[in-house]
Amino acid sequence: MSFTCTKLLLTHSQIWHAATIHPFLQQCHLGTIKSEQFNTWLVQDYLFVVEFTRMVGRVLASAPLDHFDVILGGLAALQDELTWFKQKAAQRQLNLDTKKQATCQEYCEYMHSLGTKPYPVQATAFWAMELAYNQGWQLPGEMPVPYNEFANRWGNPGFTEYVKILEQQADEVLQTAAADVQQQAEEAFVKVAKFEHNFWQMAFNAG
Ligand code: HMH
Repeated sequence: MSFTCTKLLLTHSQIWHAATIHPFLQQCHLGTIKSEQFNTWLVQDYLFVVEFTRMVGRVLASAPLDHFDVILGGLAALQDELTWFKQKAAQRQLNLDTKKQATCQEYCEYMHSLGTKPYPVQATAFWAMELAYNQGWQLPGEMPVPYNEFANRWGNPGFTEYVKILEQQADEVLQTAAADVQQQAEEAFVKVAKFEHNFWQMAFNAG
């Protein structure tokens, strides 16, 4: 089997499971998540998305021209997403001028460090980050109000299609990448999965 995103998911299925199936999301589905837990996630994820947007800007700067359309579409969606996060925080009277928790800070530092990695590594990490939310928010099943709006942001068919194209773009460059670059992409995938798990746990612990 050639080196693909599918292979990474199969090789690291256990850690991917932990990244995408978590009591935080299960309790959103059940409607039992505490507001302190949810609000912690909301504020920290806003702070994450600010740095994620910068990361996607660096991915664009490293990408081949024929990958621009998809990445630019992602950046446009992030413009909307940052506005949306601010609205959601305002509705809940949350202060976004908050310190990053250690897990969020470490994840943001890692995203920054990806900027010096070869493009196939960046493309793999970018895809994994988007897939984590695309799967994570959908796997528990239908979410009640108000969590359905959050689940739909990352679970809607358009976002699912976007993540599939990110996978195709990553696969394309992974095929011809040197073995050591493939190795770095695999390490990035595992690192992202661990950070995703830790991020849910960080919010869950706020209860
Ligand atoms: C922690 N990972 C985290 N937050 C997000 N908003 C995304 C990924 C986007 O997919």
